Amino acid sequence: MVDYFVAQNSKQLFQEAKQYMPGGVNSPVRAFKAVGGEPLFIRRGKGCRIYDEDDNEFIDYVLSWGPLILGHAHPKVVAVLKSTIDSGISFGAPTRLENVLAQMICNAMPSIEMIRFVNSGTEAAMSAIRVARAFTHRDKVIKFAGCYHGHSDGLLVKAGSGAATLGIPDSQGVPPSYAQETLVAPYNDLPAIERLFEVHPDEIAAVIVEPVAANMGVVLPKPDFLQGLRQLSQDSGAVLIFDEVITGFRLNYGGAETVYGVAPDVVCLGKIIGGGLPIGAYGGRREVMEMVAPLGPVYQAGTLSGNPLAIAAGIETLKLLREPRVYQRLEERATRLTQGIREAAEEASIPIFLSRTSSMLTIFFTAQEVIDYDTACSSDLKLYASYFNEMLRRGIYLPPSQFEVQFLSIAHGDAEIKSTITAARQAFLKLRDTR
Ligand code: KE4
Repeated sequence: MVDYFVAQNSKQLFQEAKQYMPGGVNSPVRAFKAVGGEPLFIRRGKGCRIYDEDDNEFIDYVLSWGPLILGHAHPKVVAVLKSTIDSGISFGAPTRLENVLAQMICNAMPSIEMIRFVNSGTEAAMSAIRVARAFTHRDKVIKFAGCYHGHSDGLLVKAGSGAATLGIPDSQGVPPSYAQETLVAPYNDLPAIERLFEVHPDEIAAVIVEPVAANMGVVLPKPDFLQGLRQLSQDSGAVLIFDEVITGFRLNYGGAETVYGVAPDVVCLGKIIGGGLPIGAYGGRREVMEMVAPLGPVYQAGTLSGNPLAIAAGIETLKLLREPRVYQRLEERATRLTQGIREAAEEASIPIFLSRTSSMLTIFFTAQEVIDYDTACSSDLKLYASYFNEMLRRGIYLPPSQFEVQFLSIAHGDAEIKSTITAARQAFLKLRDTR
């Protein structure tokens, strides 16, 4: 429970919220269920900092769960939103802006020849699966335990993120008939996938994977994993879907494809491409995407799909990410941060497995290597909760779940990295002394 600072107003607002919204939140992982205590109500954010309703200040490593790679309220993104809104908020008709963002993404991600904008990552993944089923005339889908692709029925099977956090990876309300079309394998386990293709020849429409898993904490693909999925999908005629809602424009200016050299058939996007406004997208090979209405027989629609505000924020965000050395600077700072955290844990003899790629990382409280959902679950969740609260008390806002990602933004400067390492050093020593 937070006790180094007053959270009176948040407490009051949370009581009120719980009367009107289930659990007082609009997305489960925000409820602090896994770390104890009550969520802080955030009033404003600027750069890498957020301020709650009691005006406590925190260095933010949640960054709205990934979209804010430029930090909060980046002046250029705010300016473009203000100028866009003066021309109208939504038209339900095509706009020039959608052409611009579509071209920027297609130019940045070679495997995307055609794209459709939607309003969330859930919609993107749900639609990508529907298109893959139509394209292959097959029904089954392979996903990986601990990966999360949004909350559409068929994908809430052994799901990560908030579902794993709350211990409900298989949600109630999903008819068994839906779930049985979803086959689950352990992440990084190619032989398990080979077996699924052997047992279900010609039945598998798609394999959907987070090329870097981020919803069981950050779990990196083994060297041959993605290439193996590519080959197996190719050989069987299944569609390979990279869910890059988190990794898209996070790993680099583009996607995992250019990092790992594996080209998917379809990519799901979200978060960063909307600059913090509601957005999702799915895109890929032209012959697959031409299945989508009104061109093809796969229906998918959305009142606010491609809305001018989210698209304008996305365009400005990608423009700023295209500037020289942006990703190098993120890499340098993330490297310094992880170095400092590793040393701090070592000094306090607290065993951790720190998993990082580019500006996304997770500290697992386990001595073993985390390679999949089972090993992620072997992490000491109570110790993570204590670490979370010790850091919160020291003004560092981490994801309130072991199964989420700690993100950096371009606004996290040397001073913030230093104070985070200092806080981690004190927090680890506290964990050691109170074990
Ligand atoms: P949304 O529907 O929440 O926009 O996106 C779903 C989604 C799809 N694919 C991946 C790889 C994702 O990580 C997500 C959503 N991410 C979580 C955080 N890990 C959203 C946070 C939340 O649920 O509140």
